[in-house]
Amino acid sequence: MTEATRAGFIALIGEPNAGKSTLLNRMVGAKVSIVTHKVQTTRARIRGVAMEGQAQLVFVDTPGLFRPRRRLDRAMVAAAWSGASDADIVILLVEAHRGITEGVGAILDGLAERTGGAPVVLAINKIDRVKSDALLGLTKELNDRFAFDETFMISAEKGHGTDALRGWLAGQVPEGPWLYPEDQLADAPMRNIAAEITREKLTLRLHQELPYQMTVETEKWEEQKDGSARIEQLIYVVRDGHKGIVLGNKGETIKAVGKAAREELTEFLGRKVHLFLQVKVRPGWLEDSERYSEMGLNFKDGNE
Ligand SMILES: Nc1nc2c(ncn2[C@@H]2O[C@H](COP(=O)(O)OP(=O)(O)OP(=O)(O)O)[C@@H](O)[C@H]2O)c(=O)[nH]1
Ligand SMILES: [Mg+2]
Repeated sequence: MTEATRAGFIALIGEPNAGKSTLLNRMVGAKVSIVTHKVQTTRARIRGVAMEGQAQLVFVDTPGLFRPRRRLDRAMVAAAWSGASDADIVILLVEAHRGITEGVGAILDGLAERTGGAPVVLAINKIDRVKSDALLGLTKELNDRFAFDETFMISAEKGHGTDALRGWLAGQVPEGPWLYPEDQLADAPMRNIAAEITREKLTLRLHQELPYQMTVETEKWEEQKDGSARIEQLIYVVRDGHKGIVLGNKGETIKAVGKAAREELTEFLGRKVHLFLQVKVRPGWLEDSERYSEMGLNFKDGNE
């Protein structure tokens, strides 16, 4: 007899920078969600699909959970919690070397109410950064605060413990038909993934508040006769001064960003890419509902 198919949604939640997107990519085996060393990298929910035997695991990457102050923050945090409430299983990522921060405490307080009864798994991440004897105490402390269904100790970056986690999840998701074709890796329009790749390269190069005040959209995507793709993207910033920073001296910043983004896109698509970047100053984009729907966020979720 063949084994029944299984499928389910698994939401990854945690503080900004906990390693949620890194774990999603590790589980999927491909980079579908962007990763940087800065907080608030992921802005909307992104789904990545992984197969484990007869089980299809649909991982939902979410923005980090933190105390929101601005409209974009509020919309991001709402998207993260709604990812958790829609899931079959929720994984809370906590950074091993930071432990129970104030932010983790706030998440623990809201967890029972907002996960709608789904099993909640604790994943202590970045274990490569601590001595293993520190982990037992942290595991106990966290489990005293919340009745987790299971605890895993992982390094999403190095791949420690992640196979065990994936195997366990495969046995937990409900029986049922697969939700996506077996070979699909991500559930996001290609144009959005392409915009995210450019945003990642910009975020890695720019400092301070600028990445937060910038968004990238794919304006045009043309298939060329020779099989290549011609992609035009707009980078929105809020000030003239920011435009100058994004362009860099003699355009060197945007040139380097364009090169890095083009290389990653070429690899992702497996064909040649022509990428054109343009910077546009739009002082009000953080209050512009269209920008939120382009990002996959709900503008009204940002209302105070
Ligand atoms: N040492 C170590 N670093 C890690 C590990 N997992 C992730 N990181 C790093 O942590 C940083 C944040 O990773 P992300 O995956 O972008 O974190 P995130 O939780 O998605 O962050 P937001 O999208 O901002 O909420 C990056 O610099 C990663 O390389 C790990 O297991 N060990
Ligand atoms: Mg992320």
